[in-house]
Amino acid sequence: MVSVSIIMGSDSDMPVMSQAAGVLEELQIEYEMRILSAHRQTKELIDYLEKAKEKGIKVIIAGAGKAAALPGICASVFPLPVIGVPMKTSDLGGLDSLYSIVQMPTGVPVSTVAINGAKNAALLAARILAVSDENIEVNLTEYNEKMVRSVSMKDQKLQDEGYEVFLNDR
Ligand code: RP5
Repeated sequence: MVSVSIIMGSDSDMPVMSQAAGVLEELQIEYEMRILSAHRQTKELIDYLEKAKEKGIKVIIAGAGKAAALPGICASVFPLPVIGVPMKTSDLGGLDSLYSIVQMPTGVPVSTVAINGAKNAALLAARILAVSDENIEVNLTEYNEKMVRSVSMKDQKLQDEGYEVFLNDR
């Protein structure tokens, strides 16, 4: 059953938001992905959000850039957790998106990750779902063990071969 919705404000957000999809696939969490702009498609977005919970969606990951209203609108309509992903932007470097998403008024929380932090958004969504789903908790543990092993292997290579070889091999 689909439990996570990944929404983005524009197809230009896809290269970043697809990274969230990749992590959810690795953790075997079903998701759906939508392009729904808060400013350009307000009515369609609200219609979607009003039906999301009854469809089984438990967490929304919302990515947007510039005057990034999408995650806030999601949190004002959808009653369960919303995670905001601020897009890096060409003019203001993503601070515009970050400030737009993180500065929510009291009563309408959006959990905001780093600029372009779509992978962490997916991992946070997984941790939220893991509270009531043991399979996801197991998959998250394996994911973390893999990450630890990967750093250890890099450190071992550094110890064995030195930083110059290490840099050349990158
Ligand atoms: C936001 O405006 C989108 O989330 C996107 O990051 C930004 C720019 O959109 P495009 O002009 O690339 O469609 O709504």
